[in-house]
Amino acid sequence: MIKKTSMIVLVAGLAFSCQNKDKSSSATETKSTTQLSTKDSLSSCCAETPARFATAKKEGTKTANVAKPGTSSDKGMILIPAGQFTMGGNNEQARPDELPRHEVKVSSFLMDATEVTNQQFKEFVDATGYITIAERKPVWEEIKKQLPPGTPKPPEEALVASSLVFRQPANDQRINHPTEVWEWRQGADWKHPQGPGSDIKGKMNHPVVHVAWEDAHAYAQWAGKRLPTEAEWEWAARGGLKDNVYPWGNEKVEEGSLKTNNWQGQFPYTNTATDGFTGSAPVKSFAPNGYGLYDMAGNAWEWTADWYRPDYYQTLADEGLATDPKGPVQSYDPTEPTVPKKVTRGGSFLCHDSYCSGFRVAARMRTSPDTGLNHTGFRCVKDVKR
Ligand SMILES: [Ca+2]
Ligand SMILES: [Ca+2]
Repeated sequence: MIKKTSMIVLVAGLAFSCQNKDKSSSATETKSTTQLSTKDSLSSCCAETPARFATAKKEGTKTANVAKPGTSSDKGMILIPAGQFTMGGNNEQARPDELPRHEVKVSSFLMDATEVTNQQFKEFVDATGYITIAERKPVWEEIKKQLPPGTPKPPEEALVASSLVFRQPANDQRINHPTEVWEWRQGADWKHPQGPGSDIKGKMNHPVVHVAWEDAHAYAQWAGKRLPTEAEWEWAARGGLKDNVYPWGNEKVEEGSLKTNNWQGQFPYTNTATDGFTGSAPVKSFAPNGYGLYDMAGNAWEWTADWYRPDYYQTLADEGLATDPKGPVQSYDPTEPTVPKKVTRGGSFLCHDSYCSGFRVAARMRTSPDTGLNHTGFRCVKDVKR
């Protein structure tokens, strides 16, 4: 296993602490952005995971073979109707970057009913020989472009293929920052979710994880599909309901019947798993939403196509009705200004209602596109022929 400390040294220049957040806001950013980052100081940390090396390319990069037009299958996809809705946070848990609520119009599209599974991702890898980012050795020349000038090169043993794995702390261990529960683990990848010694035997119908955004994008291209925009994702997650907090409606996650694979107990110390799963669950283990989509809440976070900015909703609101918005042109995360981030949605088996409540339909998280995590996967969408 890679020494955690050496990787932390490597990312230290990138991982700004919550305490430094306000200082990190660029003077060139708009006032609204600065206000957002200030108000968001604690809650956004709840959705933070450490970035890796931003958009660094890795050795051994192998481009996926893109499926020829006409070979794409609609099997397992649901037709999501066109419509208009109010996008953004619906309850008191809404974080500043989920506001202001604003009107969005979305065209009809097809969406995978489930997260992409290990079986589906294996078919892609078997067909193309694709190697995920977590399986490639990082290239220092690329990494240092994203770090403050003069950052020393880390030891060679730190530059190894790895991915982020959640590390449950001991009950008496004080956690000062959410990033402390994540560990870069050598040998962790989609076939080895917990690192060496782990595997996906018997889990072929679980969501594939440890896929970076670039891996998900490559899969989508091969499948003749694409990643959903944030607006498409949220519209679909609402399942035909209006102003709902969750895909199933407004009943609290812990009330009534089991609704999703999330975290029960005291995060991050005790996972009582009353939903039956400490980690990922087979897709379709819980009831679908009104459109027939499974696990839009929980199980694995899902990559979207959009770059992250905390003030993007304000930009859209200022412009009036937004039609098929595709995210900001450039990413900006006040907590890590040098690191581009893509938005992920839906929460995971690590989300607790009191912690990040990421399974709310409006909740947003951001991650650098070259970072894989053991709670993050994706699903695809496809345009409808008109
Ligand atoms: Ca669970
Ligand atoms: Ca999910």
